[in-house]
Amino acid sequence: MKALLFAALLSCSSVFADTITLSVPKIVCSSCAEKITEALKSVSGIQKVDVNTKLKQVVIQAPASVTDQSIRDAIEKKANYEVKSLTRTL
Ligand SMILES: [Cu+2]
Repeated sequence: MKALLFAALLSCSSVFADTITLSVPKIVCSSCAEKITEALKSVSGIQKVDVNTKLKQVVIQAPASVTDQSIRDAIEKKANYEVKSLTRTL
């Protein structure tokens, strides 16, 4: 089972990324979105950032090597927006 999973991971390693969805209630406009996107771009390994101002949600594509904490820190300490929740899915 473990070997199988590892083989599967290897075979698609070039596109392999988790989807991390964050709820950030204080996002209100495109300027908020820009600040958050800029902060996240400084975290190495993050492949894609989408900020939805309507849903007040940030969706990131990043490999498992990018920790939840480094993502939270970028948004909370660099951009100064409180993260209400963080969900990671494969
Ligand atoms: Cu704003």
